[in-house]
Amino acid sequence: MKEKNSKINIDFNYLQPDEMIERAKKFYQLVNSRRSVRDFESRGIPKEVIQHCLRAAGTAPSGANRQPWHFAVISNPLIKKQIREGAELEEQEFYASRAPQDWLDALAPLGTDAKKPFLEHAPYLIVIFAEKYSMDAKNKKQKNYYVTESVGIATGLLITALHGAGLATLTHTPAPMKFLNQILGRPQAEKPLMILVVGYPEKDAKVPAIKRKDLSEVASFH
Ligand code: IYR
Repeated sequence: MKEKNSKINIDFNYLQPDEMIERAKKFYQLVNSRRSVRDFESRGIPKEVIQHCLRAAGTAPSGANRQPWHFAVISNPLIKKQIREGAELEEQEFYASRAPQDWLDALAPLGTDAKKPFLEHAPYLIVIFAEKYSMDAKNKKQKNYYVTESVGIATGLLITALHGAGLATLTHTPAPMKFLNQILGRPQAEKPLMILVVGYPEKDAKVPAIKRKDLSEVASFH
């Protein structure tokens, strides 16, 4: 059945320019303090924080409003162990033979390798799945649109929400990732896009000394 085209008013907050500039600057300062970390404390996090952040992620715009995402949230140590084992198997292959030299050279400044202890140490892993298809009310396959874009936006919101809540994240992408469908019992129509590792950074956690591009390098005004 086709959904009715019914429209409602939005509750838009019109701000004065000064206030807008102040808010935009503050938000930039907040997100600019985010760094991907690889060393996590095992200290737990209230589940409610994760739930609110996932709700925030679910507000992302999506193609035809299909909301083609699924977030599998893992805190069970046995499942985390399985995920670590699966990821490390793939990563060993990647670092030993699958990755071409130019890719390994590009990764060298990050100091990454096939060992992924954070997959067990961090209190939460969120595996983000993209749904190529959804099932409609009659259990009929329904194609989704702009799936990667939509799930990418939702993931950005999730990372930002978690950072705003005072948590650190790491986007981890072992490749291939199909082992995650098996461990988590997710359908084949769902493609794992990444694992978001969530927790507090270890007290002495170090991050690579990388720089963000200047605005002039990433934007042009026409
Ligand atoms: N998936 C590997 C390799 C890796 C690839 C990129 I591109 C990175 O920015 C970081 C790592 C790993 O997680 O180690």
